[in-house]
Amino acid sequence: MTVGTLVLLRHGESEWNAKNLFTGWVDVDLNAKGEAEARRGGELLKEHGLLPDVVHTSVLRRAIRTSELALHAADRHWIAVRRSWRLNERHYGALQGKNKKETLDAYGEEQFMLWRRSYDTPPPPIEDGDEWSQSGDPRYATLPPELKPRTECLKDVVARMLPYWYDAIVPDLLAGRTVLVAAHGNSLRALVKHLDQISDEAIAKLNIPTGIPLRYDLGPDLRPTVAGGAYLDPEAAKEAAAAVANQGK
Ligand code: DG2
Repeated sequence: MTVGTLVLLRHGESEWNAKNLFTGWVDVDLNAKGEAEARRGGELLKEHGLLPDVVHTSVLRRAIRTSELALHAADRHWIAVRRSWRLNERHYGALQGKNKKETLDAYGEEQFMLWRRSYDTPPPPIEDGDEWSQSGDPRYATLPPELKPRTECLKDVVARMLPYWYDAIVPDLLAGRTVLVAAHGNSLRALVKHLDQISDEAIAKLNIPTGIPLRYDLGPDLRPTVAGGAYLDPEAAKEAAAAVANQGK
């Protein structure tokens, strides 16, 4: 039995994805390719008759704009919207604004992959005065200091994302709504890790492609009826996930 349908959508390619820069909480926009990916994501929703009743996004422009472009393409631009910092990308600490290839060359593959994909090793924290710090950003002004990250590992993202999952997204699912979550590579990896109960080691190998909707039907225990869900364009998803895995190389 299915109690709810969840659709995960990583934003389309951003200006910094294209430049191969660590982005994290830096609020960069989509580029033209990313806008087209977002529209295509919406067309896929429409073609599959997978029409969201509500959308949850991060508070970052690339996820917000992706949701708007996709929902417009699916003729669902009018549905209810909720946003939370808890769906933000992983805070990439002092790596924010740094080039991935240069970082790999400077620190070596082991350290690079530890920062990028290990479950519990965060990059060094960002300084408040850093050009790419969010310390003065008004959208986080009311966050208690202990919740405001200066860096995060995936484990930290799971911990700050789960309260939003249970408090905001699960009630929508249990009310029978089809729920779209438009977010980021690592905040979606955190959610998929939880849903599919992926081990701390195995999650390192999971990469989420930009702009391709991933459908999960959830049973009464809020676990997927099919492990891993189903991408609406599985071939494109496979290719694009491999490209994410190879970033920096
Ligand atoms: C990317 C993910 O986040 O990078 O912060 O650089 O999904 O918001 O573009 P997104 C970033 P990787 O962890 O895949 O290097």
